[in-house]
Amino acid sequence: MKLFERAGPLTQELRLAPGGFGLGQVLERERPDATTTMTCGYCSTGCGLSVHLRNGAAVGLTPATEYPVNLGMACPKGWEALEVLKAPDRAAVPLLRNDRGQLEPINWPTALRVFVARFRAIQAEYGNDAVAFLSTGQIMTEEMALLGALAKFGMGMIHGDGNTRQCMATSVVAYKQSFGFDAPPYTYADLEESDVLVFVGSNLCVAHPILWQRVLRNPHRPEIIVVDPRKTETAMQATDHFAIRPKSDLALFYGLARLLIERDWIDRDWVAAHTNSYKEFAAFVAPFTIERVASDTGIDADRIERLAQTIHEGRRVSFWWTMGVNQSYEGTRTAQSLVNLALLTGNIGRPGTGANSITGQCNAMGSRLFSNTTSLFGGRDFENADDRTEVARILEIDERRIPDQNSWAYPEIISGILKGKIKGLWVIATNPAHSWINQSQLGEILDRLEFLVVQDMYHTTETARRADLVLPAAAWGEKDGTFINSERRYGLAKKVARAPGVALADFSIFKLVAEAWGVGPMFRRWESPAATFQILKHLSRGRPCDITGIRDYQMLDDLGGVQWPFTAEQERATDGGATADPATHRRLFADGLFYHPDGRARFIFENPRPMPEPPTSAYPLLLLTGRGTAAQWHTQTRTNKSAVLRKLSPRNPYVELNPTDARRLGIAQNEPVLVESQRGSIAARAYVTPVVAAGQVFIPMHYETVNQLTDAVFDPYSRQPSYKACAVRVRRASACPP
Ligand SMILES: Nc1nc2c(c(=O)[nH]1)N[C@H]1C(S)=C(S)[C@@H](COP(=O)(O)OP(=O)(O)OC[C@H]3O[C@@H](n4cnc5c(=O)[nH]c(N)nc54)[C@H](O)[C@@H]3O)O[C@H]1N2
Ligand SMILES: Nc1nc2c(c(=O)[nH]1)N[C@H]1C(S)=C(S)[C@@H](COP(=O)(O)OP(=O)(O)OC[C@H]3O[C@@H](n4cnc5c(=O)[nH]c(N)nc54)[C@H](O)[C@@H]3O)O[C@H]1N2
Ligand code: SF4
Ligand SMILES: [Mo]
Repeated sequence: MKLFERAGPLTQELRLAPGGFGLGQVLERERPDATTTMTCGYCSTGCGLSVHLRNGAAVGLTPATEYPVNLGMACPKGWEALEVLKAPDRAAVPLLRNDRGQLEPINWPTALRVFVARFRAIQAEYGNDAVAFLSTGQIMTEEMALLGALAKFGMGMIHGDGNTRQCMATSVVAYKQSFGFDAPPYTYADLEESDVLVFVGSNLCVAHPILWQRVLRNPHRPEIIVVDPRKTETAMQATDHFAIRPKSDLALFYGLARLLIERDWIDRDWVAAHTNSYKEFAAFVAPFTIERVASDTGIDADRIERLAQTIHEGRRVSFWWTMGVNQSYEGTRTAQSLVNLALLTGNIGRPGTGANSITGQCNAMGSRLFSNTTSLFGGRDFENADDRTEVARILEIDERRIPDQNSWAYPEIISGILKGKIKGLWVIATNPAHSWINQSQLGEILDRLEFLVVQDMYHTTETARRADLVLPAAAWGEKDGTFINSERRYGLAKKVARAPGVALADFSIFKLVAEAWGVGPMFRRWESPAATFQILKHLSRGRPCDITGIRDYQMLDDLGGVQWPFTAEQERATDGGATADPATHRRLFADGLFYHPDGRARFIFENPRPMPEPPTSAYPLLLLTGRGTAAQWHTQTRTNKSAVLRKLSPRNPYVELNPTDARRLGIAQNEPVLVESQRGSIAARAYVTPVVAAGQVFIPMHYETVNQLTDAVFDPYSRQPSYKACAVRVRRASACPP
């Protein structure tokens, strides 16, 4: 079979990827045996990894000692990052489902012809909005931007969302409403500069191990407070652990606000100068008496008082949260209840302070600014005519190509498929057939699609196995571009290895699709990732995320990444960044000015709501889900390809069960059990441990079956799935009829 057919402009694009030279290889050509530093492609910490090259190819890596994020450290995933590129199930050629229902290799020109013909036919029959895309926080910023522009301005789609909905949507909405822009305010140095750190629903030791190392470098003997129903690895190392009842966070933080206000432990001047709606907030929290909060959270009243006192006595208090907050039916208000505490006590804008959402995926922050999904490029609004005009001018496109309505969020796209409104779906770098909530429904829903395209680095993912067309993608290490980490730092990833077969960088695939769709000329300026980065700079100008001061990739390389904002004026003032300390100097809100038109932050609050599916007599246990080990990444398509990482984590699904519950149920350590919810039943081994409280169980999200159990419930503002609370029962497998 001829994989590369001569096909006019396509061949030029094809040269872009497998054989072409990337940044790492260019460097190597100039300096044989070079080492080049690049950002890790797993988590949002964004560690720098030094990749060692021989003859234009990576031969190994070590954590970068000079990079301001990780200071010479990396977790096992980072160390093993090159290994997982070599797996035999890499998607190396396009695959098309044939008449017998099997995926069969085809060449790129055929793949592109089928892609265009099928999606165009669906659009002709049902309308442009009958085709949608689901993308990701795990490809380069330049790739996300090109996809967002191509799908919406080129192909006429209206609906497109990403796996960041599963993850960060709550923080996005919380920040937008409270601060006026989606802007995590901190730098990692704050982890070392706080004297009180409060971690809420965040298992840093497992999920962000290098950030935990930064905490350990804190010289101020800090109080480390962990609020998590489980006694996690992080809780075990904390100075104090509040094992609250799941989803009682709102009550706790409103109760703390009440105590701080009542004792006049707040920064009245700062609140008066920089916030709105304080009076209403103070009145709102009045009923959250300590007795009520103690009864809602299961935490003793005197411990709650002591916590308020610790926050009061801290000179530099920082509040950090992750999925225990975001993945909840009331996640947005919970995140804002932490923002409110930082505002009340004036703990924002100074070193060691902040209301700090820790991101998840390597480039979730890139997708928040530039994926063109639910917000228009640069955190703009599709429904705002001025925003559309500005973007059209910068991109030199006809303004009418920009949709004047917002995209459906991920759950609406899924229900759109169910209702027959969405008939074609393009899935890029995400694995919803494992990770989306309530899989007992999702399988049937995906079956309703007339055409499913999956673009992935492996052809064996749960979602790729269902696809009609698989497009083989190059991975981290096989392409160039930027990621934005949790502290808003742009970091560079580089091509240091060849992609297998005819797999192409996502960027090149999008360029080919543009040509095949007939909108190639619209993307002439988007010639390469580096050229696209210049377009992103224009899109950022004058926005809170302004990066007009970052000259080019070389500057990112020289400085060890650069945090946004970095304006042209800042660039001049710091002599091209040379006199700035890249590790610390871009903390937000030092001037107390927020992004709302009046410059003030807002207190936002709402009464807690009942848990949608509380335990009952039939399903008496509450299921929590989340990360299992530092060696497992999400749906494990990557991490299960490394022998080292496989050794560091349990192969098969297990359920953490408290010893009291195990005794009551007659379940022994490591015994096979069934875990059942109203939606499904899965097999697991019992891991009897006091880490999980009585009445609760925990299953890591890394096992394919876990979302058979979860309940499709969402936060009303962010539309983020509530992955961390549904009712289940656990039984001995041997006691169940076959
Ligand atoms: N090793 C590894 N690291 C990762 C990832 C990975 O898959 N593997 N994924 C990355 C991504 S995308 C993300 S989003 C982050 C996630 O990072 P984390 O959010 O830290 O990880 P989770 O385990 O999902 O959830 C954190 C904690 O929330 C707790 N929790 C559950 N319900 C509640 C509640 O009601 N209140 C409170 N206060 N806590 C609750 C759980 O017990 C759990 O310990 O990790 C990133 N890092
Ligand atoms: N029950 C439960 N479910 C959860 C969670 C939970 O806590 N509990 N957490 C949720 C969260 S926070 C998240 S972020 C999601 C993650 O859910 P997913 O995004 O579905 O998980 P990943 O395994 O990261 O999937 C990424 C896919 O992209 C592919 N890939 C990697 N690099 C590239 C690339 O460069 N190009 C292309 N084209 N493909 C690539 C990988 O092979 C993989 O198939 O899961 C969510 N699901
Ligand atoms: S902590 Fe995150 S960014 Fe750092 S090496 Fe591990 S996975 Fe990569
Ligand atoms: Mo995530």
